[in-house]
Amino acid sequence: MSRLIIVSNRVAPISEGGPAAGGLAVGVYDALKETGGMWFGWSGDVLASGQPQIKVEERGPVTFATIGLMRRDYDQYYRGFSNATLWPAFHYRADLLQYNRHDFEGYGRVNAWLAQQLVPLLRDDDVIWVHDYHLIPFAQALRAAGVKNRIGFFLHIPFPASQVLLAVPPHRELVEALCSFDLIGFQTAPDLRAFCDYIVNEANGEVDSAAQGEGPSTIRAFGRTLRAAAYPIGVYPDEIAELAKAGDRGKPVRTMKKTLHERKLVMSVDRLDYSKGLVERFRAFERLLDHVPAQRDKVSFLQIAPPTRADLNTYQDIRLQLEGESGRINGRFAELDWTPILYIHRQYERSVLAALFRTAHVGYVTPLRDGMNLVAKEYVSAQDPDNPGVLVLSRFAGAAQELDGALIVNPVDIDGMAEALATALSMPLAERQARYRGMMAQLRENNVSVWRDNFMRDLKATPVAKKSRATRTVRAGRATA
Ligand code: ADQ
Repeated sequence: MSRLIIVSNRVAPISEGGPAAGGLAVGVYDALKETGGMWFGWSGDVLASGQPQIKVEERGPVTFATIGLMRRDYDQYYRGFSNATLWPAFHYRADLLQYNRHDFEGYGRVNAWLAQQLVPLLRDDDVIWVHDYHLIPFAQALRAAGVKNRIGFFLHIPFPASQVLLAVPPHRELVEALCSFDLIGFQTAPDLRAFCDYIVNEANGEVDSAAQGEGPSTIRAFGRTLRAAAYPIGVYPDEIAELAKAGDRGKPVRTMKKTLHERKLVMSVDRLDYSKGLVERFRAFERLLDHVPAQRDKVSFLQIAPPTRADLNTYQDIRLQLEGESGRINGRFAELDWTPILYIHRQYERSVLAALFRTAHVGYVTPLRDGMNLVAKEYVSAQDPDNPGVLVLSRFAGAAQELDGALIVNPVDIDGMAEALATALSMPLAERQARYRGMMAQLRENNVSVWRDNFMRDLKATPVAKKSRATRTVRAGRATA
């Protein structure tokens, strides 16, 4: 069996029982254990001086190969082009996009350097699976180094509509680089459509669309033939349900229940990020208390949001804005024994989160844009089948393509979200159960093993890369930026 090589910006820290984080890390680590293989990426260290050295650790059938980044590389590749240009643009926030040519050069340079570090560790029959927007040029860099292996790519975040992507100055170089992969996976059909639209209308390429469920579409662009499809990432719903049930009697849940008295709980968990729609969400909770006075003192909203990328201005801004909003709303409505919004910055163990999800009457997941959103899937998985809560879900989360038992909202419609919260809080048991059962069946059918196996099946079935005649056409008719 050929080895699997996973490449991602960060290699998930692994403890005895497997990775601590959800979704991707768990699913990918499982696959690595089955086939044997390697996980390669940045260690998370930023070096002020010296020369980064690759560290290779064997743990059973899995090899972890990690390397630090020099400060300048971190600034340009990670903080700069990945998180100040690509992240906002791909989440439809062209207003927050910052672009700097030197950062883009750094992004390309670090991708090439990382690829060179990986090359000596590769064998001829390895299958390489690269993850996410930090590493769009990675296959191009491996190809330049002579690597002939099959290389797949999965984009965890949305692929934006062409008119938004055009706001990124080197959009064409990016999509050309993307076309060096053999198979590209997106979270949802709309992301795939956006990519195909760019290929046809901006890159002068061709798309042979496969019918739904018929495998990947064939793309011819920039002189290459490759394939692309949607592979919605999942979770392991039954494991989460077990964790949630076990944690139900644990201390954090008992404390939470004591704090709530008999009140209902609305709950959200996100990295603190402007794409997650937290400000709008806080305001919709305020609107509920405004418009439905009977809910005052009857419901609390728990928002868990650990800060990330705290060295970027846009992240400092959103943090300040949220602290202001939660203080203002609590100041307006709080009573001596009732705090409407509990806003917490901590990380929690998965088992604690799962148990808290089970306690919450409403899972309130309203990103402005999200590739998938695993929290929505984790919330549903954690519910008590006899007395499940209700998911309120943004139509702009990839998860909304699958979870049609949720109350689907538009996260900029504050009144609409407040109404959905009121509906969720008073939904009869029979309706909650019917919605829960439908969503749980979907989550079981498309769990994270299915996601990974479908991607790997299609990658292995992809004909090995060859040049196509389209090259000359595209290059000759090169579009202007
Ligand atoms: P994220 O933007 O990080 O992921 P999400 O899919 O919600 O968003 O995954 C976050 C994970 O971190 C979840 O498993 C959640 O339980 C966990 N988590 C969040 N806050 C936590 C806390 N305080 N303590 C402990 N755990 C916490 C990106 C894309 C998503 C896509 C995923 C996977 O932006 O759209 O769903 O990758 O492809």
